Amino acid sequence: RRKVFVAQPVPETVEAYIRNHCECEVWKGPERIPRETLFSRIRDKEGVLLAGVRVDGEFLEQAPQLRVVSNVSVGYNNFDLAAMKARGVAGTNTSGVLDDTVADLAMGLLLAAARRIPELDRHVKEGLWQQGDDEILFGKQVHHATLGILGMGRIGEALARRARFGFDMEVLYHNRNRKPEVEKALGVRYAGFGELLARSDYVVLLAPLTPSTRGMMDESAFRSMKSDSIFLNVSRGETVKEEALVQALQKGWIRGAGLDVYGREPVSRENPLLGLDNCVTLPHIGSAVAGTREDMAMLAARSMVAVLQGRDPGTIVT
Ligand code: 8YV
Repeated sequence: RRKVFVAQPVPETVEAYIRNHCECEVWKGPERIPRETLFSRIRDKEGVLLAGVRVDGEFLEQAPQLRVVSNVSVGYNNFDLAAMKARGVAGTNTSGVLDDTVADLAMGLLLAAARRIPELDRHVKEGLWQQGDDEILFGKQVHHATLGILGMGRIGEALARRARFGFDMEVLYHNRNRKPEVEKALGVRYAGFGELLARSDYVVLLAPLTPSTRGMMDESAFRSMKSDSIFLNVSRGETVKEEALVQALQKGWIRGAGLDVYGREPVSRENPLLGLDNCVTLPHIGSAVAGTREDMAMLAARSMVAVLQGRDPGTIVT
C-alpha cells in the first residue's frame, strides 16, 4: 500500500476514500502544519495532499519517495515547476470544480464595491441613517456597464456568463491567447491590456500568478484605468503592486476596489488598504463553500491516487 500524507484536515468522505487506496496520515490542524513538522512527515511518503505550501527543492529533498503532490486549489503558484519536473514529481490542481463558486464571489464583490454594500451596512448599524440621506448613499451602476476580465480561464468564462446574461454587461477580456469559441458563445470581445484598462468600468483580475503576471497591476496600469472605475482581484495578491493600488484609491485614480487576495495573507492590521472605505476587503474566500471545498479535496485525493496507480487524472499541471 502506498504511503501518503494529507497536510490539512479534509472531509471524512475524502479521508475514507484515501484510506481505501493508501496508507494515510492526516494533519488534523486546526493550525497550519509547521514546515518542519511537514518535512518530518513526508520522508517516507509517495503522495502528499496540501494547499498553499511551497513545493520547492528544499521540500522535495525531504521526500525521496515522492511521486505526486496534489494541490487542494486551482492555483499552483506554490509549485516550483522546474524543481518538480527535474525530480519527476507530478503536481495536480483542482481545475473545474470551483469555477462557479469563485465566479459567484467575484460578482458579489463587484456588487459590494459598486453599491458600497459593506460600507452602507456599517452606516445603518452605527445608527447614522437619517431621513433625507440620499446622494451620500449613491453607488455605481452595474448593468450595461463594461466589465474587463484579465485572464479568461474557466472562472473568467463563468464570470462572463453572469455579467453578460445576468447583468447585460459588455464584456472585454485579455488573455495570453484569444478564445474565439468563447467570444462566439458568450458575446465577449478580446482587447489588449491597455485598451481593456482604459475602456472598462470594472476590471477583474482572474489571471494565475506566473512570472509574467506578477505585479502586472502597477502604477501605470492603475493610472490608465478610468477614474470612476472599480478594480477587483480574486486571483492572487502578488499580481498587484499593493502600494500602487493604495495610491490609486487614495488619489482618486480609480473609484474603488474589491479584494479577496493580498500580497501577504492573512492581511495584517497595518495594511493601509484596511483603512480605506472605498476598498472592500474579504479574507480569501473565493472557493469557501463547504460543498465546493469537499469537491476540491475529493478531486485532489482522486488525482493523487490516480497518479500513484499509474493513471492520468487529467489534472496534472507540471
Ligand atoms: C484557496 C484558491 O486558496 O483554488 C485556489 O487557487 O485560491 C482557493 O481555492 C484554497 O487553496 C483552498 O484550499
